[in-house]
Amino acid sequence: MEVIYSTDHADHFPQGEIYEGQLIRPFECPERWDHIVAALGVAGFDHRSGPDVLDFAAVHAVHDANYVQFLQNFWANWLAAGHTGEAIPTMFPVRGLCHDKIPADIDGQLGFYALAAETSITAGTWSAVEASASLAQTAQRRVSAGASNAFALCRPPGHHASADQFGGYCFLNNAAIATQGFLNDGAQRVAVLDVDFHHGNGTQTIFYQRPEVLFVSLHGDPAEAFPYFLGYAEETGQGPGEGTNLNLPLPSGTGFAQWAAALEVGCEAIANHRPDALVVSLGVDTFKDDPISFFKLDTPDYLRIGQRIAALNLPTVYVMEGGYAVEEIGTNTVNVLLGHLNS
Ligand code: Q9C
Ligand code: ZN
Repeated sequence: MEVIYSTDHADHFPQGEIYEGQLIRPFECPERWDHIVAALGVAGFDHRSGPDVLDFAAVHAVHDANYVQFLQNFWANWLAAGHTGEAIPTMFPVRGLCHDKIPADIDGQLGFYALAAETSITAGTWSAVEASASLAQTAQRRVSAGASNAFALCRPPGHHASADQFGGYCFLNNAAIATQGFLNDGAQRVAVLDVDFHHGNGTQTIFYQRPEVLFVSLHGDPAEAFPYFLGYAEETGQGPGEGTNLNLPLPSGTGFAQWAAALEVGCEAIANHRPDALVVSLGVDTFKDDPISFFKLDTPDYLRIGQRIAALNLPTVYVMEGGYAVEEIGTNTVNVLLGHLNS
């Protein structure tokens, strides 16, 4: 399995995350990447490449052009406004205080394009975001060109990013860009399987009305877990996309037996969709010791996840999402890939 990766991820290293009333060192940190690369080395994943230059065709097909421009130009505009610290949104278009007009002021824009306040924008954020998206696109193109599978070691992650919102540590939706890339390169139907602990709200909304893309997500029940306002089982798609969204919310304390039963339901739906390609939003924050999540998966379980996904027998791109138990993130991630290869 080819690994697509880039050291540019390190350009995004926010110093602060608002968490439980304090500004803490963010859970989504550069060392996550180091641990994954180390584990890939130990496991012998020696076929590693840098990304090709990002082609914005697939990006603009899933993201709002003004939003992309906002991200691209944000730091220059932030500095021009006289701000020097990293940017943390504090006000949002919410119930009763909501308009489609984009504020002229950069602070207003920051809130307009944000869905949560834990995700800071820094000087190097765009560089890392662009690189991260290019990894997903490069992996997709390798698979469209005939490879059986590929792993895009994306950082920052992407699945919370909607067409025009960042948050949940995400800016561009890497999995959606890969999915759109498959369609652009000739796939009739694509499935996205999101196994990150959190619901992939961004991916869901991007494809909610699109019948050719099936979105399946296993995640912590939004009644109890971020992103709180999306991810319920009753969300099944809309208009022409009705029936192509499958949410499998699971309660606090879910262990592998219960989680694997939901994966089975998800995999059967994927098989029924008859996709030409599969994109896996691979988060390993389902791990028992993850500091911000409440599932109880253990390291060997990740081998079985990869085995089950491989049994779908589809051209597959794995896109890295979350996972915050930093010491174990490498082993857990690599176990999914090893399970896939040794199925
Ligand atoms: N009390 C990803 O895994 N913080 N993003 C939640 C809940 C945000 C996770 C705090 C978690 C975002 C890609
Ligand atoms: Zn997550």
